[in-house]
Amino acid sequence: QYEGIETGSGTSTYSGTVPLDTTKSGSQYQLVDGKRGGHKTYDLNQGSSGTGSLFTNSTDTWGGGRQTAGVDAHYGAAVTWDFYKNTFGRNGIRNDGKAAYSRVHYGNAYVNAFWSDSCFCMTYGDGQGNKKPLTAIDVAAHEMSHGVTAATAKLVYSGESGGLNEATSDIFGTAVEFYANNKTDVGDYLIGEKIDIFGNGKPLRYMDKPSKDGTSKDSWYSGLGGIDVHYSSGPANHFFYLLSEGSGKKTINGVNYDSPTANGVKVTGIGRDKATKIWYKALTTQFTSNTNYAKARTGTLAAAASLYGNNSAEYKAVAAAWTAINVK
Ligand code: ASN
Ligand code: ZN
Ligand code: CA
Repeated sequence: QYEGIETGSGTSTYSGTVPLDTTKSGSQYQLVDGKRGGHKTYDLNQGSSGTGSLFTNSTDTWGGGRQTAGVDAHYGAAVTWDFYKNTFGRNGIRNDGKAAYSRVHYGNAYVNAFWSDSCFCMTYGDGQGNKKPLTAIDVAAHEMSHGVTAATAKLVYSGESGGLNEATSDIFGTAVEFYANNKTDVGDYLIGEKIDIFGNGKPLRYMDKPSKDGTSKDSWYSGLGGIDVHYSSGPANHFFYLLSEGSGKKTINGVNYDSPTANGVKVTGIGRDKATKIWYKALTTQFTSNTNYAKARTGTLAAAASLYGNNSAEYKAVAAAWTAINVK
């Protein structure tokens, strides 16, 4: 079907020079990934509907001008696909081997990116002054992971389930960023640290201490379901950081973290790989559309019990990490 599968490379905005799986059609190369369900990357050319035009090139070396953001998006979709495949055996967003597609250069100076289940596609704006496309690895993986949530737990995008939906995308966005092992866009527990969304070099979100953004919450409280889902995600992001790395101070890949806890609890981390597996198992076997924080606690405990046993250190760490964000 995808005859003419090729391996090219591209110069990206945020990830240096990256490998790209492409397709050759006649004398032209296309951003069509024949190894991952035929994922295509399109240039919307500042439009806001349809698919615009498929990226094509006369050689298999990509980047420069309008192509550069397309390189990030195509690469981000590939590493996210590989992460789900190689970590969980998941074959695409819906586990059916079929690819979504990506659209870059949406609108004019549009400072957002989004997943849409109706087009089954990821869309990226070009950022302030059309200078900072929202195509970094963690953002691409965040958006693609909204597709996975929509295909599995279907967490409703409001109230506490909405916060858990957002946190799921931040958790896997971060896991993919580490998985990519990219020398230029290195793994961290920050969200959107590359896209300079505020124009001051600060990240969009912080998983070790979500309140560092000025609005997100570090711990659960009874009004959490009333705030925007990008802030009610904070406690679950914090849970994931604590479960992975533990409480207190730590430096990873040159970034300093200092993760506080509620209820006087100290948490010993079990490592990101195990924390990621527990979250994925909970998402795909325990969580439902109306899962709230209390049910996320019991769901992840059930996942940890089935993966590691209900007397395991992993199970106890999950319990401690929830208590540490005030979900008891
Ligand atoms: N980039 C945002 C997100 O994925 C778009 C939105 O608010 N839904 O959460
Ligand atoms: Zn999101
Ligand atoms: Ca990041």
